[in-house]
Parts: sequence; structure tokens; C-alpha cells
Amino acid sequence: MTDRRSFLQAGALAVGALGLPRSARAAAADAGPRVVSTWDFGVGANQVAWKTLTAGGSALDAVEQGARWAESELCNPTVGRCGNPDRDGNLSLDASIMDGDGRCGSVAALIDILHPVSVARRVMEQTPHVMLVGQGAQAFAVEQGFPRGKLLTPAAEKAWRAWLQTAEYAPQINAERRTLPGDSSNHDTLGILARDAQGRLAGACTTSGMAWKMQGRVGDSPIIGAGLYVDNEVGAATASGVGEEMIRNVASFLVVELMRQGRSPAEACREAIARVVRKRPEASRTLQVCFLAMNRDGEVGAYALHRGFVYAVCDAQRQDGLHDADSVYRTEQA
Ligand code: SD4
Repeated sequence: MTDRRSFLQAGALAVGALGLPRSARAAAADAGPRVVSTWDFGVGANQVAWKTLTAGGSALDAVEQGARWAESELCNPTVGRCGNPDRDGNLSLDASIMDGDGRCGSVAALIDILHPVSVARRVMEQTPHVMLVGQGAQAFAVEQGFPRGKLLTPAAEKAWRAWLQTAEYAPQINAERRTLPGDSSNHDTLGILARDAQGRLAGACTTSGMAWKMQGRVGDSPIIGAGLYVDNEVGAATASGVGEEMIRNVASFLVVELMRQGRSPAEACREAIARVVRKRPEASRTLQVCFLAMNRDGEVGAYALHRGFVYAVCDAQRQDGLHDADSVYRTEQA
């Protein structure tokens, strides 16, 4: 039952989120190809994706290439080969990929394979399934010709040993901004969304998950609808931050559905963040959750719980755009 207080709250959010009519926004948006990614390293991922698009690749090819760049080229403590391990010292990777026709694939808790996003694409293209996990995902990857090898870097192992001193699991807001060596960064998932010249959409999401997670823990990034969702009719959304909150709210699907109902990408992301707050108001003070969305017209929006979430936008005008997302809590807490 809706009590008066929650009704008023919901009403206030709805009115605040009405924004521009869809047609006006569509006119404002440039209908050309565009790639958007989470965090500042998204600039590099976007540029790789952009090269793929301008060379005639599809949106799907573009997001895969952008994500692969983040998984290997970038030394990032929460994506790919440089990721921090779980509390037992295992580096396990999660990734998903989806196109606007609803085709999707994902892998979770994948160990010793460098490119989870490409394995996710193979799951999508070569199997009757959507998601493979753990040993099964690894066996499939090896069968598909992906090399297997230890990925944990000496720096990540050192950070893990340092963490073992206290063994306290406490995700930090915007830890990706701490770039000091040996630092125990926590949030750094790459979510990447692309729109190609034909107007097709695709997205990918790749991560090593939360540092020091329990063995077997799966976050939002490989869960279709939580960390990533794409629909050519409407738009695409991806997420970064503490994945449990995205899973609870099926958040990327929610963002796309809000856009379907007429919200702009920014309004949809803001409403999804409002749901996270309503569901767990106390927890939301100490956790970071971030959404990034692009509608089918190429209009981009983002919103976060806490200040500090940045996202990268790349198109024909500018390949290195970086923007601050608006947030519920305005002061930087980390
Ligand atoms: C997860 N959402 O596994 C990921 C972590 C993350 O930026 O986004 N870090 O919960």
C-alpha cells in the first residue's frame, strides 16, 4: 500500500523528471555515431571503439574492442588482467555484451582468461545460452581457443596481502580516483555503449568486480538487466559501483524502461538512483552507484549517488570528451 509520505515523494520525483518532450530532445541530439563509457579511462576505450566504428565495424564490434582495450592495455585494478583479487587471492572476471536486438552473452567468475568480454560474445554467438560461470565458462573459453594463464599482477598480489592485514571488506566511494601505487581501488568497471552509423546500439561491461569480494560473488556487470541493458527501440544503459544495489533494482533495465516511458537518459538515470536511495537510504550514504545511458537518438545522460562519477563521450565532433555526472550527494566523500 502507498502511504501518503511515499506517494508525495514519488510524485515529487516524477514531476522533477518530466523534462523536455521526446521530440524536442531528439532534435537536439545529433543522430551520428557515438560511444560513451564510464570513468575517465573510458576516454581510451571510446577511442578504440571509435576507430572500430569509423573502420566500418558495428556498434557490437566497437564495444567489444573498447572493452578489450580496458581489459588488457590498461592497468586498472578493477578491470581485466590488473584487477584486484577476491579475499582468497583469486582474480576472477565478469563481463557481458548485448546488442539492440536483444542478443546477449555473459561470463562470471572467469579465472585465467584475459578477455572475458570476447568470451561473453562467443557465449552469445556460439551457444544456446546467455551466461556461463566459473569452471564451465573457463572450459568453454579454452575450447574456443582463448589462451589460459595466470593473470594476477605482482601489484595486485601485494595489495591483497596488505588487505589481509585487516581483512575488512569496506568498498570505498570513488576509489578509482586514487591512483597511488599499491592503493586498493574498488570501483572501476568499464561500461561502454555505442551507436553506429546505422543507428544500431550495443553495450558491454567488464570488471574484476569488487576487490576482496567473497569467492564466487557475482556483481551486476555480467547480469543482463543489472549492469547492462540495450534495446534498439529505446536506448542503452550501463552501471558502475556496488553491484548488489544494481541487482536489487534490475537497474540498467530500469533505466531503459524509464527512457521507454519518455524520460531523457539523464532523467532515467536519476530516477534509478532515486530507487536505490529509497530502497536502502542508510546504505546509499556510504556506497557509490553510477548509471550511464544513451537513447536511440544518441542523447547521453548519467547520474550517480555520490559526486565524482565521470563519463567519457566520443563522437565525430570530439573524441576525448569527459563529463562530470550529477549526483544525489554533492560533496565528494572519498
Ligand atoms: C561489481 N559493479 O562487481 C561492479 C564493480 C564496479 O566500478 O562497478 N566497480 O559490483
